[in-house]
Amino acid sequence: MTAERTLVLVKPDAMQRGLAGTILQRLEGRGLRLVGLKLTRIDEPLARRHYAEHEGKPFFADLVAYITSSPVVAAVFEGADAVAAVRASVGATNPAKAAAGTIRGDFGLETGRNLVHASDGPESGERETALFFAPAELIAWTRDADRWISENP
Ligand code: 3AN
Repeated sequence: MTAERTLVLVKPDAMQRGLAGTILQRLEGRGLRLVGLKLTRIDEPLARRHYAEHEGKPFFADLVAYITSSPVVAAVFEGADAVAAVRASVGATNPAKAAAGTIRGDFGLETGRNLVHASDGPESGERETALFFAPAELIAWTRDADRWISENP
């Protein structure tokens, strides 16, 4: 097991629906450690950088309009295999196909309103974290509960 960092965005649809706390609670409840947190509004240049891999795709303009339409909560979670753990809790990209019990499977119906972003690998976790947080905004800390969450905290 490797300690990883992953960037989570509570997207505008989830913000409009008042689901930020619910989404963060699910991830925090798994035992992942919050090391960065902010409410922020993504502007168009940041949206284009964040979604650079999708530039040129037919849904790109809608994706940029959607992610810039309301403030978002940006969170960085840390923990053993955090990237895969968060992706599993978030569920499949298309909420209609996401398993029940996942965030998207429990709260969403369409890909264009899929509530949450989560980094798809350790490298993108680091890259996306740096897009949203200055190093000084990330807090290294330990919790007394860590030994009850991991045998080797
Ligand atoms: P995920 O968010 O599950 O990592 P990606 O990285 O494939 O999914 O896509 C990033 C975002 O782009 C999705 N969250 C979704 O909002 C949007 N998106 C991806 N594929 C489509 C699609 N076929 N139609 C509309 N939007 C899409």
